[in-house]
Amino acid sequence: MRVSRSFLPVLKESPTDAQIVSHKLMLRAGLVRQTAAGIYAWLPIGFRVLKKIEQIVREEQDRASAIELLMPTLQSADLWRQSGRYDAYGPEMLRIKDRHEREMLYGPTNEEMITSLFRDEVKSYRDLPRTLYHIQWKFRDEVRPRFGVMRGREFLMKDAYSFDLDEAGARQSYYTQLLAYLRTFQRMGIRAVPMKAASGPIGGDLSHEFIVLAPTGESEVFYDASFEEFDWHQDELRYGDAEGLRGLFDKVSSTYAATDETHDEARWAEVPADRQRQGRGIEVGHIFYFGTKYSASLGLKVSGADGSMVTPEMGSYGIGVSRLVGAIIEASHDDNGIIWPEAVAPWKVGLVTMRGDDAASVTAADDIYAKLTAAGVETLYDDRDERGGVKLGSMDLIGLPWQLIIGPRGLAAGVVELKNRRTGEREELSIDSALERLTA
Ligand code: 5CA
Repeated sequence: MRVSRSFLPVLKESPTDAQIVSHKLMLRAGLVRQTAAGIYAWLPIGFRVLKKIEQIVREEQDRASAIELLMPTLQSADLWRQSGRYDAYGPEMLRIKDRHEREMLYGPTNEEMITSLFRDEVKSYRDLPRTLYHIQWKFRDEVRPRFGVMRGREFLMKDAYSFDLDEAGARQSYYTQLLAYLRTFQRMGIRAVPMKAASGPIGGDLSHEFIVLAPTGESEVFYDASFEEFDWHQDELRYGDAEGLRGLFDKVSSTYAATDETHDEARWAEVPADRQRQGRGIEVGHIFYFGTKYSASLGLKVSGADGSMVTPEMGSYGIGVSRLVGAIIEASHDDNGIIWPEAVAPWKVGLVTMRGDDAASVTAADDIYAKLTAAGVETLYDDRDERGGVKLGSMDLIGLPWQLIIGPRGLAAGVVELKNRRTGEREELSIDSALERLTA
């Protein structure tokens, strides 16, 4: 992408209407713009990051054998009356009437809809277990939308729903999502610690929140440092391995992690002092096992192997896809701007000419840009005739993992500069070796 032909509005001044660093940086680097309270337009950079995050979530859900579909944002009120949640949900639900005075709502979540879809199509135990998911916009009319996309009113969520014949099966589905979540967040370059949670309005008795440590987080959290060391992608653990998954759950449950709601001072005191991690955290995911709460109220039944009718056991599993954009920035930035983990970076490389009016620099940079693009390396090319310092400043702000800097003096000596955004290390290399490094 050439900056000269893109839509990348960068702010010089720090916006005064943003209280936390991720929100400030998202506005300054031009990721989002607020269009109404708690509602955001995703500009090109923000949109690219959102899609990257969404794709990692999708790949890990697919690996865990969850099946993707897409349900609408608008739902009928009748569906929610059947589960009893239409009144219970309260003013957070955005209620709408269509031209025929039919009561509708903008979905804050989809338990009712997925249960009714499943109920209408599935009749036999042979079609279970299944976990279905979608990645769709939600609306919750939060009393105090704040911190930008972190607590928005309209936000993008991945929500998965599992259907099993019995509790043992439902627990396996729950453990499967638990592992999928640990892998998903690790791939994004962040550590999200699973913490036992109260299940709130979704209902149910088994629930975990996934929390990323950040000073501006909404809850106080306590956890054992082991959570920073586990590698959830280790290949000995396979989906479908019931024993292994139970072992994972036992490991997660026996390694201390709690929010202020579930904190237990006695157990905390048993964690060696040098392994205690305490701070504030942002909830990026939440999983629930709630049994037959929705299947029973919406009349979902399937015939069992012995001919009896079985009410499936369900769970639901949410990830805040748009919230993650903010949460990753909270966890990964410095005074100069965002530092994207490579897996979610909007582009891998920022190519900058220090002198946009120097013909040799422009020729070299155009050529490098063509080669990187041909090699499939996502590159943002700042080809504007702007001062070099200004361009480098906005590259730091935007936070791509690598900057490739072309200056007339270096070029005359046959070198370009490669800067690592995270470490700040700069290296002079020939164009060929720089290309080799970036395409490796
Ligand atoms: N039905 C369940 C699971 S599918 C559910 O709705 N869970 S939830 O309420 O915990 O939401 C799932 C995730 O969405 C949360 O962990 C959080 O990361 C994200 N989320 C919730 N509310 C907001 C909001 N107002 N703004 C941005 N993200 C949100």
